Amino acid sequence: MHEILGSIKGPESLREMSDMQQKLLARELRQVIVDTVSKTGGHLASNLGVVELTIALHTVYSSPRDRIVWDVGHQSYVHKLLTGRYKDFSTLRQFGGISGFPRIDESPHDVFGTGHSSTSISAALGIAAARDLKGEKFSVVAVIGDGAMTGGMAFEALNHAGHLQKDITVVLNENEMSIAQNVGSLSKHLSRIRTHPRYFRVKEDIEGLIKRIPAVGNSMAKVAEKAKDSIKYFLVPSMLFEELGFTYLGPIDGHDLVLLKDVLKRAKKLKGPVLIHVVTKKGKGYRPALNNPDRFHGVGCFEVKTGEIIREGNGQSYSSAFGKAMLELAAEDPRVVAITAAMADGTGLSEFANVFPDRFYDVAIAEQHAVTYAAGLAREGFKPVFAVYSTFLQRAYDQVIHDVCLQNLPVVFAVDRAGIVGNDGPTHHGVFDLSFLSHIPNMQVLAPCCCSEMKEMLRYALNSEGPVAIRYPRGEGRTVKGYTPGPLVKGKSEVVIKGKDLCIIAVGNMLPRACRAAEQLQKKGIKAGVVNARFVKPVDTEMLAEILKDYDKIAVLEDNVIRGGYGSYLLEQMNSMGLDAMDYRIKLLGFPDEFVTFGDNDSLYRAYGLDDTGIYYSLLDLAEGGKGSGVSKEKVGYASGGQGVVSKQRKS
Ligand SMILES: Cc1ncc(C[n+]2csc(CCOP(=O)(O)OP(=O)(O)O)c2C)c(N)n1
Repeated sequence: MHEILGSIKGPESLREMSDMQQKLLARELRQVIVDTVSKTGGHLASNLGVVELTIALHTVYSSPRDRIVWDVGHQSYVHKLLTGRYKDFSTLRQFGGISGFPRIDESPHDVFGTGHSSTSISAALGIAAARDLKGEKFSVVAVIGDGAMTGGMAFEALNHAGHLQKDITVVLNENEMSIAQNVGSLSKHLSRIRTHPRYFRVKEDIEGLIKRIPAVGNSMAKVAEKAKDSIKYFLVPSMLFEELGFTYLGPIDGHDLVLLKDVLKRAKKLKGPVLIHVVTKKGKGYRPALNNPDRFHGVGCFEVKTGEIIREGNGQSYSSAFGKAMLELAAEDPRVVAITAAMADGTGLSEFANVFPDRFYDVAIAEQHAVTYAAGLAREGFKPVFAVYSTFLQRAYDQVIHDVCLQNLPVVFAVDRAGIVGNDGPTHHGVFDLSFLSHIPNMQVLAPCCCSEMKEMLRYALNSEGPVAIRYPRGEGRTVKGYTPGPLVKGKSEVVIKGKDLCIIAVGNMLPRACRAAEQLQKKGIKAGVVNARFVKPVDTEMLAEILKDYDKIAVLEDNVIRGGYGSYLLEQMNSMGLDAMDYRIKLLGFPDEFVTFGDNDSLYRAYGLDDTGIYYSLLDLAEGGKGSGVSKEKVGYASGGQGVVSKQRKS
């Protein structure tokens, strides 16, 4: 069906193609990407924008000998299609299929694993330094978007690269967008370059101009210097990158294949760090994405013909419930301010930005800065809420400790996408937050079981004296049948179902699963109690003491890694209460000490024995005192270590 793409053996095939063939290939690539992503979901607009750039890179550089590092990696679909993954491309982001991000275990062409932003220049520089230490010869290229360039790490790397003067090329792909419109003064700087009258004049004759860069002769340094200058004075009105020690080339039309290849070839010959500023259109070649690039940045399934997005589920998502709650609470209290790190829409803050533009801050992809910025606001009496995906908050671990918790400042962390997030996979799962937040002094950690409880938690957090993190998952916040959470009291859990044979303590999102399991067990005559943990920290020690008095079989259910999670805290607590875990049978159900792969959430929960069936059999096994439920771990598909079992039966 895709004649040219189907015939490509690897990137080397590109070098045998005419410019015209490559243009036809670009069209095929766009077709495959649109068709596939319409069925699998994924990052559409960004990939459509880098089709010509990726073809040019793989024509000029010999991957995997030359190293191409993709920043974030969400735009690596074209790269994947050109490097041997066309046949399997329909499995994109599916359980057991091709990852939506570069993975070093997937292909030798995926030089460096990514998913989080702003790492490419650091990685590329490290690779270049290693190359020189080993005395090897190959080129190293980092491809980074103008959104990712707003991250502090990118600047740290530019600073270091300018100092080291290693031979690397940074391709800065400017499309004026992060997920939404890019923000910040860097963005303005790039825009000034792009809209400078000189650019338009030069653009018309750019091919000729680039050709004036001398080919590399014997006195490399001199030539490079000359080239630098000729570009400097002809092309750009502003010299930010030059001052950082880079040779700046651009701006270049990122959809002009011939020009791109020409510039890349010439840049390859220059000594020292080179930055090529490429201008592209996000969503190029597919009108719905071109017209609405933020909607089609990361998208679910959609109708190719109309671009209509196929929605799954009608319930309210935690993110939108959070957004609504913020509107209400901010209307009540003018000290409430909201912060996002380039994720206004994803975290549910878009409406807040419209209603309270003066109390809304998009700091760009800068989670570390966001946290300390929030700390500054809190220090002056405001009530900052930083809405951030669990996985991206990992970036700001030190800022959470050093700037917020150590000073006990009342910053609220609305930790979205906690737990597993499905098809984006291990770079995006939020399975570590309970572990990395709960052990910080002064921090309170809460997990709602439904949207209405989340709103109460937010109200509680905004009235707290110190830092509070509320962590909730991606997607719908389903209510638990027959249970309406009662008023929230600091450090108090709540009994949802009274039982006698075993007790399940569920954290947040896992509560509905715990209740369904209890219902199933009831059919077997097993009366399971269920507790909504609510506070992961401070832990309800009184409730724990009650549970330990009333039950000798206890299960903890959490969508976090077991290590350092709520269950492990329970064991610690028992220890400090002088209780012997050997007197109880305790099952910790959560994720094991391994990275959870990508795929739909149902498959992932099943793989780790955390789907309804898996949980039911685990609990049955627990209830039956280890005599065995007749279902082996393997049968219900537990991953090794997916759950921890502590101790045998009670002695008495
Ligand atoms: C540390 C971190 N924060 C947030 C994100 C979420 N995110 C993924 S892509 C993206 C925008 C990237 O913009 P840009 O680099 O310009 O790439 P484009 O999609 O525009 O090509 C963001 C904010 C992330 N991947 N990593």
